This record gives sequence, C-alpha cells and structure tokens, in this order.
Amino acid sequence: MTTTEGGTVQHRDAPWWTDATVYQIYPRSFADGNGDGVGDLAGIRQRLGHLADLGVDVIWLSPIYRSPQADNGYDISDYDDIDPLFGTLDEFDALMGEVHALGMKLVMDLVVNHTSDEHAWFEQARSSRDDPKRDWYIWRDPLPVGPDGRGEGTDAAGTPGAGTFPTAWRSAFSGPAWTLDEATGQYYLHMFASKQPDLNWENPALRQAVYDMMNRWLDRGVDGFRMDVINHIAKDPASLEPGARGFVMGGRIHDHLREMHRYVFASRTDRELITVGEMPGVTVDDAALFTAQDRHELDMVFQFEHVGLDHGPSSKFDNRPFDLVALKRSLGRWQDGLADAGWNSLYLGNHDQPRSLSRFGDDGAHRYESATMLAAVLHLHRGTPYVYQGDEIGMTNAGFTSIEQYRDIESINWYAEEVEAGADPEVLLESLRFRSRDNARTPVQWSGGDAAGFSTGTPWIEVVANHHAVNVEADRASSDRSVFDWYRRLIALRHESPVVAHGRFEMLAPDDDRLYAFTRTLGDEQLLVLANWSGEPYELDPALHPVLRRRSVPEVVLGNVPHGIGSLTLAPWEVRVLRA
Ligand code: TEU
Repeated sequence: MTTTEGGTVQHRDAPWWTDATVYQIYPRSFADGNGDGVGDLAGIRQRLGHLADLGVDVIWLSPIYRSPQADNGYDISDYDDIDPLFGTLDEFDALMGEVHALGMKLVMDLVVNHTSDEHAWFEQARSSRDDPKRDWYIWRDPLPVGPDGRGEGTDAAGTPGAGTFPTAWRSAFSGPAWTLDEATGQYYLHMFASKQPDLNWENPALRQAVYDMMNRWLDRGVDGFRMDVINHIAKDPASLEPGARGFVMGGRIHDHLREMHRYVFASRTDRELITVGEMPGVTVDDAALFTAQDRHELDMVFQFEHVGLDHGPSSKFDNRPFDLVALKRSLGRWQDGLADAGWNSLYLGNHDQPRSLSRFGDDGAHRYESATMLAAVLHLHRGTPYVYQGDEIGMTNAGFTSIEQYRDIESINWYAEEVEAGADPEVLLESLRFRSRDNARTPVQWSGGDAAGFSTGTPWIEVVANHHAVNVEADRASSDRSVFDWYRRLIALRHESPVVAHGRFEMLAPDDDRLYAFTRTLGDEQLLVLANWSGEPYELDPALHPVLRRRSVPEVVLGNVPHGIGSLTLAPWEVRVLRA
C-alpha cells in the first residue's frame, strides 16, 4: 500500500487519507428523519447531498450502537446492533450503500475502553466473582478498615485514609472512578460514568471478542474506525495499586494495537481503510511511534494539547484566555515532530469541545471572516483535517443560561458537584457557557424555520437562538460570504494541490501574538498562508517573506477579504493564501 523510508510517508505513493478530509457526524444532533426530536440514520440519508456537495471523503459517525445513552452512545450495550433511536441494521446498510455510491467512505466509532453496564458482558461479569466474564472488567476489593474505623483507602470525595476505595482516581465525569458492586462486594473501575465500566485488555479472550466484532463491521463494508480513548485501554496491574498516579498509555498499548492490526487490518490490503485513535495525554514522540507506517499500529491520532491550552489548573472548566503564541508553539511542534515519521490529524472542534468559532474566533461581527480564517489555517497544515458538523456554516456556542438547558453528563455532574461544594451557580453557568460539550451538540441549523429544520418534533436539546441567521439555507444562498463554499474550496484544493497534502510545513513569526503565518513547500511549489487572528487591522512586515517585497502582486489562491489583496494590511480576521 505505501512505501516508507524510515516511517515517512513518501508523496508518490502516500496513503489515500493524506489528501482526504473527514466529516464528523454526531447523530443525535445532525438531522431527525422521524420527528422524534433526535437525529437518526434516516435524517443523515436525507442530507447526504450536503456532504457530497462539500466534497468530503470520509464520514465519521459518532456511536449509533444499542446504548442506554447515559453518555449519548459512548456507553454501548450491544456492539452488533443499531440503537432503535437511530434506526435499524437495514437502514445502516442502506446508508452505507448510498455513502459509497457517492464516492465517500464511512467510519464507525469504536468504544472499547469501556462498555455500558447494561452490556451482556458486564451483566454476566457482575453476576458472580467466578463468572468467566468477570476478568473482562477491572475489579478490586475494598481496602481494609483499620481498628479505628479509618479505611486504608480514600472515600468518595477522594480523602485519603477515609474510605475503602482502591485508588483515589476521579471519573472524568466527577466523583470517584470506582463503584462498589454490593452483590459481589467488589469495586469496578470506570474512568468515565459508573454506567461505563472499563474493560480489562489484559484478558486475551476479551481482546479476541473485540477483534471479531471489528471484523464483522469491516466485512459489512465499513471503511475504518475512530477509536475512543484508545490509549486508556492498557492498564497494567501495577498502575492499579493504591496511590498509583494513573495509567494513561500503559506499557502494553503498542502490543495491543499491533495485535489488533494483525487480527483486523493486516489481511485487508485490498481495502482503503482508515484508523484514528483518540488519545488524551499523548505526546509528539508517542504519536510518532503510534502512526509510523512501518509499525502497523494506527494511521493517525487525535492529540489534545492544543485544546487544553485554555484550561486552568483546577479543571477544564477553569477557563483561561486564548493565547495565539501558545497555540502556534503547540501546533508547530506537532507539525515538526511528525514531519518525517507518522501523520497528524487536524481538528479545532468535535462533540467534546466548545465550538471552535466561539472559542478561537469572533462569533459576532466577524463571524464569516473568523470561520473562514480558522478553516484555512487548520486545513492548510500538514495532516488529515476533520470538519465537525455545523462548522461548515459557522455555527456558534449555544449561549445557554440555565442548567436545565444542559444535557451532557459531564457538565451536569460537574455543576452538581461544584454546587454541592458551595460554588456560585452563576459563576458555574458562565464556565459552562464557554466550555460545556453541549455547545457542540445543539442541532445542526439547516434553515431559519422551526427547530432550524432539524426536526418536525421537539429537539432533545435546544437549537441555538441565532439559527434564523446562521443556517445552511442562508449560508449557501450567499454569493460572497458562504462559509460552506469556503470549506468546499479548501477541501477541493487539498485534492488538487499535492503541496497542501504533502508540502513541508514551516512556521513564520512564531512569537507574533496576532499573526498566524506559515509556508507549505513541495519541490519548487510554495504556498504562503497569512492570517490576522485579531479584530484589528494588521500591518504585514515585508521582511516576513520575499513575496511581500515583490513588486508584482502574488497569485492569490484563497482570500476571505477580497478588497485588501494588494495591500500589506490584513483586515480583521483576514486570511490570504498566496502562491509564493
Ligand atoms: O472522550 C474522551 C475524552 O477525553 C473526553 O471525554 C474528555 O475527557 C472530556 O471531554 C473531558 O474533557 C471520548 C468521547 O469522545 C467522549 O464523547 C466520551 O464521553 C468519552 O470518550 C467516554 O467514552
């Protein structure tokens, strides 16, 4: 499939996904085909034309498997069936057929760090300590209580010596990461909700069951997997000892991924498949190992560094101001770090992040300029870009004002825990307004009509108030300010110009706190990207690049502010892509 020199993807026979663009669908919020207020497969089928017009190559579906929806599908109770909320297996096959007929690929979400506690595997495992499926999950005895009644472990609040919890770990959704199963008298581990018990990947039978499941979906015609918190699966026992710091990226992670590749992907050399691993906490060096083509682990990873830069020390809800220099330093390091080995995935938003336009840009007066600037800067980096549903029309954060409007388990649990601890609800709501995952989970705004054209029923989560102005119909009707059209042109450019997919990346002016500038070079072809990441005009310094000192006006490949082309002044949020 690919030739590599020392893991580097050579332009000539690079993998198909190096010039592909992926579109992420969050099924609950994309399009509702049966009017029950929740998005579904029928709704997606009705809107495939939108994606074909956009020109994307791959559709990634967040989970649609049978699930009690405690974490909106990331809690799976049956990997081999579609949740009736979304449709049926027949509808899924019809959707996949239509996607393939339009020349696109379909990628499923693989959630195998944990299952739902309503999965048959867990129901069996908790039935008795001797059940053969017991070891498919992670159990620990309560730590002993001393004669003074003090436990050797922590309590639910994490207070050392106050309880019997095996370790002091916290769930990502607040509270302890262990829950006591009264019936069998042991704690089970769940890094997320208590309804999401973690699987024990040290158990070979469990691993085989997962590989068999993946093979069933690939045999059905699916084109790959986005793998949920896949670097959390390797929990070597030592990391589970009381007081252990945690276990992200446990020692056997590379063994597991290579074994998975052997059992699932290695024999499918006739298929164009794609794998991307979601990896909170992964470093550049780790990623170079995970994504080096000759190691047969993953094609790319989702790293979290750039989406954590505005997190304060106490939690992700402790919001810090955006810092462009810090962002450039981080993305620049990932570009350089994977320049010769491995491959980057490129994203600014997804179903776990606030809307990138509201977070990194100006979602008010300069909404069009910001949305198009952010897209150009992201898509012209070296790597595979991901478009999150709604970003292609410049959707914004939700602007919710009361806790009743929220649906996300992480946000609701955090708010409850903080209120319990005496925090001011207004302050908490301010944090949620900026950070909650629900900001990205409001219904896609297809029109200015009722429920933004998302549903004929009452949406499961409120539509953003600005949908009268911000919607697909209005955006695509615009002749010169269509964010959709801009994305379409960016995606086409990646298909047409190898310099976009394969050109060497070089950051310019790294310490400038308002300009994001870089070049992409392939042979004697070079693109210069100049982006004013601020609401004020920006004076370009001709010293930045020879093309700015040339008399002749350089060829403009893309520009979101047409009137300024010849000048050395960038308008607020202006991006200019020049052929250098
Ligand atoms: O997300 C993992 C993850 O890192 C985020 O949940 C993050 O921890 C969270 O937003 C806290 O900031 C994946 C899925 O993308 C997410 O939707 C699921 O909730 C989670 O795993 C559990 O499956």
